[in-house]
Order: sequence, then structure tokens, then C-alpha cells
Amino acid sequence: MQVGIRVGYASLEDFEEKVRLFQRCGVEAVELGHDALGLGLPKVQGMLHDLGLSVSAIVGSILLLSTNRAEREAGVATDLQRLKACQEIGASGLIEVPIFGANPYPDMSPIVDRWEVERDLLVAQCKRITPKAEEVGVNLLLEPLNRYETHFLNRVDQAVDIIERVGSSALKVMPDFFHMSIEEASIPDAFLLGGDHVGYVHLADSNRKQPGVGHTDFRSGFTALKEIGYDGYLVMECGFEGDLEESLRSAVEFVRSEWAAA
Ligand code: LER
Ligand code: MN
Repeated sequence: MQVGIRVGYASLEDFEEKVRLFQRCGVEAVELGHDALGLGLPKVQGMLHDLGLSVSAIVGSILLLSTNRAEREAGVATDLQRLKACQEIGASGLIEVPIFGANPYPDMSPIVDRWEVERDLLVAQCKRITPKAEEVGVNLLLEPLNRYETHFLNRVDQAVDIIERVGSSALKVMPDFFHMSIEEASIPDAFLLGGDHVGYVHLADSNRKQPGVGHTDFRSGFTALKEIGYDGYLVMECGFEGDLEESLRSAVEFVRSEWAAA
């Protein structure tokens, strides 16, 4: 298990200052979003490498279910390029949120309903990307989000349904404890259901602050992750209460001790 972090960066100087702080706090990996990629991948990866930090994953196009065909095509092209970039920098996965917000597709019942349109489109899009993911040994990660952020993939079982329809070992689900605490009946049961399909995990407490300051039971979730043989990244994606260095240091300690006790 490796502890990672995802935050935003205003500039290259800001990035450098923050990743130095992450390293001092015991973080082992950094996840890169659009803002970090915008700073220049070779530069940011070089800085991380010099500090002994790895890149856990990078963000994908987030365009796979756009209603605009040109954007969907661009989404696939971006993901194919970024999978190659993941391979080059040693990142384990490429993160895709299929769609944010409300369903933009029309209801074509009785031929096909709005959910089926999106599901079949996502399956088709994933089938265009996963051969490359398999070839480069990088996972394409589907992240379910809570209902206030998307109408579409909210739970692990829904992502598993997509994964089974696509039928690629390089397509994985990426559960996020914050979204799970809203959508799943039981966080441990959702991990057990996900099983081998779980490829990456985001951490945030019930209040979307650092693990340890809310009421989420991380230990039972970690026990389930151990039970399914998960030993990958646990990446904090959350706000930090108080002084960043102090709160991050105690969050890393908390995650490690909950993992050890699980
Ligand atoms: C959004 O709420 C989220 O959890 C991010 O990981 C999306 O990439
Ligand atoms: Mn997340």
C-alpha cells in the first residue's frame, strides 16, 4: 500500500513547494489533475522523481460521454495519449469520470432509455481505449461519484456492471470513500463486491476533510480491501483542516495506523 495525495496547484512554484511538503509528511505518490498536467508533465514528473515521489495516476479527458461527437472523439484520443504518458512516467492508472451533472440525453423509450444510452455509449468508448491500456500495462479507472455530482455512476456495483460488459482486465473501478459514504449501503460490502475490479482508491472523511477528522470508519473499509487482496494506492483527495503540514502529517499517520490495524 502506498499513500498518495491529490490537490490543486496554482503554478510550478506552488507545485514545487507543495510536493516538498508532501515528501516531508511521508506521502509517497502524487496524483496529477488537469492543473498539474497544464504545468508540463516532464517538469512536474522530474521534480517528483528528484524527491523520490511517484505519480499514482493522472486524470483522463472527462469527455467520454459528451453529447458532442467531436468531443467524444477528442476524449478517446486524449485518453490514448495519456495512457502512453502514464506508461512513460510509471503511473498506475488513468482516471475517468464518465459524466458530471444531469443526464443530457433524451429518453428514447421504448427503444432505449436515457440510462441505457449512456451505459452503451460508455461501454463502446471503453472498448476503444482498453486495448491500449492492456498494451501499456496501465489501468483505465472508472470513478463513481455521489448523486450531487453525477446522475450516472454512483456506486461500485454500477461500475462493475460496465467493467463486465467491456470485458477487459485493464478496466477497473476507483472507489472514493467520500462518495461511498453517501451512496453505498456498506463501504466494506462495496469493496468486497468490487473484488479484483478495484484498481485505485480515493480517501476523504465524511466531511471531505482529511481522514481521521470525520465519522467514516476507515478501518472496516481497509479490512475489506485487504480481504480482496488490494495493496495499491490510497490517495487523499480532500480539504485539510488547519495548518497543511501538521494536518497532512497526522492524516498520513492515521491512514497508516488504520491500515496496519485492519
Ligand atoms: C470528484 O468529486 C472526485 O471525487 C474526483 O476524484 C473526480 O476526479
Ligand atoms: Mn475522488
